Amino acid sequence: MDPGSSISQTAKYLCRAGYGILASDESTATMNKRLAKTGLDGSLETRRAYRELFYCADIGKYISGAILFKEMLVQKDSTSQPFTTCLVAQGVLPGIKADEGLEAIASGAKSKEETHTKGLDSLKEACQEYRRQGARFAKWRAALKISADTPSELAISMNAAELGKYARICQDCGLVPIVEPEILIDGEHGMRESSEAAERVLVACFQALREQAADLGGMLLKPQMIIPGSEFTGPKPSSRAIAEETLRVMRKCVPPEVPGIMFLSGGQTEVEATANLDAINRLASEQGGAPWALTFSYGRALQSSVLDIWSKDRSKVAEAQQMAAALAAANGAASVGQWDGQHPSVLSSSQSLLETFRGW
Ligand code: 5MM
Repeated sequence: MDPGSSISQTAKYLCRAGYGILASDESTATMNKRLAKTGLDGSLETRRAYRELFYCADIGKYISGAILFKEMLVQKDSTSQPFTTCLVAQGVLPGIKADEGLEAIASGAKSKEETHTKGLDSLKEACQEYRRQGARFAKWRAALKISADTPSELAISMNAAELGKYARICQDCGLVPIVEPEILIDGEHGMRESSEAAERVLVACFQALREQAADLGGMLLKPQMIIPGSEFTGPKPSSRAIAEETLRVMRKCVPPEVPGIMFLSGGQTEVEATANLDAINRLASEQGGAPWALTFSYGRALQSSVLDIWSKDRSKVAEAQQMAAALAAANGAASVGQWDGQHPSVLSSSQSLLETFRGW
């Protein structure tokens, strides 16, 4: 399929059947923390070599786009070929993390717990430059937290307004915006609190996108699935129950013009992220289909087993790359409800990929 040149064609290309996005846009600090956990050093060369595992692996049959952190948009593989060239050669569109990270909301009683996202001031110039460097889409992550008194109206409205402005600027610069209002997994909340927070956040985001006259057909949404918090002590919901609640909320809040919902993995295990995506697509098809593609934009759930293999033995490049392709394949199948239940993960099935409140 030709990715086309308009933002709506590009958005449709990114979420076409059987494909999803590799979120490999960890900022330097986050990436170094993940490398350090496995005993690897946080040098530019280690980060570059780690990225090469993915960008030069055989992922183009299942991955339509890769989100890069800005330092990688200009990096090269070990044969001096730019990463953007390796990606495009296998049909993977380069994207860019356009936000500048999170910071505390400056005023209000919850200022220590809630955040908004930095980067709007310089966004237009940055997006023009990213487009020149080959990016075709961008991502902006807001993070909201569930607790007894959060997410607050202030945090919801501030983050929604920023996402709306970001989306419009991206589109004006020829980039497809991925709008990511992540509700963090951290906390004791159950499914009901997760649904309620998601509904409030999504309604506010689409209102803000409309206020900015953003083109809903030329954007993608990146939400979390409706799952209980990581400290929830009640019974664990089945994938079917997660699918039912996730689809109910998405049908209520996401306009049909949006071409794709690209779920984040959000601290689920690699297996859960695949099983739940598969259940969502099976249920959607039982219900007669959905107006949008329901696929993935996973970070940890596409990377953790790869890092595990490579960090234990850096000579195992081929094995790590086979794992990158296998994780992509499992999720590609799940994105059309055809996962066969076999998972390539080398991590224990109970090993959550949670990182405690990664907020800021
Ligand atoms: C891949 O990580 C992205 C950037 O994170 P930092 O700003 O913390 O460095 C992040 O936006 C990611 O794309 C989303 O959180 C989804 O990742 P998961 O691992 O939850 O699928």
